[in-house]
Amino acid sequence: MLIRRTRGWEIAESKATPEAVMLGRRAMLGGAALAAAAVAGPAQAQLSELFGPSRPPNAMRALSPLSAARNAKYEAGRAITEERQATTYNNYYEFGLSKSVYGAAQALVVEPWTIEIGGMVAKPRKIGFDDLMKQMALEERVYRHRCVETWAMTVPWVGFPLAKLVELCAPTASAKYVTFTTLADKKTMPGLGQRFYPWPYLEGLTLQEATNELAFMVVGMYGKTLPSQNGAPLRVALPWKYGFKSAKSIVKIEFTDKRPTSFWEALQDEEYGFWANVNPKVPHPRWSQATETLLGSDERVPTQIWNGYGEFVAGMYSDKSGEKLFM
Ligand SMILES: Nc1nc2c(c(=O)[nH]1)N[C@H]1C(S)=C(S)[C@@H](COP(=O)(O)O)O[C@H]1N2
Ligand SMILES: [Mo]
Repeated sequence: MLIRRTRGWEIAESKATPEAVMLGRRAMLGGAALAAAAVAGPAQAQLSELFGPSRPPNAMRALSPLSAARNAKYEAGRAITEERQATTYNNYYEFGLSKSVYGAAQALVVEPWTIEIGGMVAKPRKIGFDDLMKQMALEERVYRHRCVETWAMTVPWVGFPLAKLVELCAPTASAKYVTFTTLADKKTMPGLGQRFYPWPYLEGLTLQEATNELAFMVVGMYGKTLPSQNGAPLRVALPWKYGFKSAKSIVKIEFTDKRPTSFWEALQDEEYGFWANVNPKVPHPRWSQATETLLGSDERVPTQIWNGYGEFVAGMYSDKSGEKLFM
């Protein structure tokens, strides 16, 4: 995973009106894109490949209000990140390697959206996103998010417990893991031209983790539907794990009895493992995980084990001491 120091929130164009803002040419083809192209190795895409044959649409996709009562049980213990920062500094490699992919991500087609449910389930099937929404009661949860690259944020997500979705999928008794496959659309996602990445993006959890009360299926943030760059129309939020476990723009949910190999694990298993639980005491092979920078601040604050969610999740790992739980 590259650490790029491009700061999306410093782009003035995005400051005034987050939803309706028209991105200037500087934001689209400015430093971030050129820097991403400049780090290109042999397998990497040309600038044209990164950004597709034509320029991505400039207008930010309109979002709809999506309010839900806040679940007060989950206290983030720190201030909510400014919306502008959480929605302009992203990791969404399908749209490019920089943090400023929010412009390119507007090309994501979110309607209609279908989710395939398969593998070890009573009945494999497809479900439309709208149909799924009708079956789920929404709530708001303010969660901490910690990227393995040491930046962090605090976000009011809107969604429903992942356990509810698992229940709806009805896995068979032999299923032990759930995998999330995310959209890989060459027409709209220039990052797929980076052929050394093992697309599509895939992530997995044990069923115990997926049904833990903290595991959250996200369909909105800041009281609105999810912006494309944050993983519209649905993504997961797993606040005790490094951010890469929280797959975006999910198109397939499968149940299996074999531990899946996730995207980052397939790429570099010595650096990004299956469990990826947050622990300040276990450094990444190339950097310390002891502290983090909150988006919008230059100050570094201490990182907490399990990202501060030990009371909910530590018990799940008491019998797994032989595993690399923190990478
Ligand atoms: N499909 C997909 N999902 C993804 C990623 C990605 O590149 N592609 N990046 C991951 C990483 S590394 C992080 S930190 C979070 C970032 O979520 P955010 O952009 O909403 O902050 O998404 C995760 N989910
Ligand atoms: Mo991340």
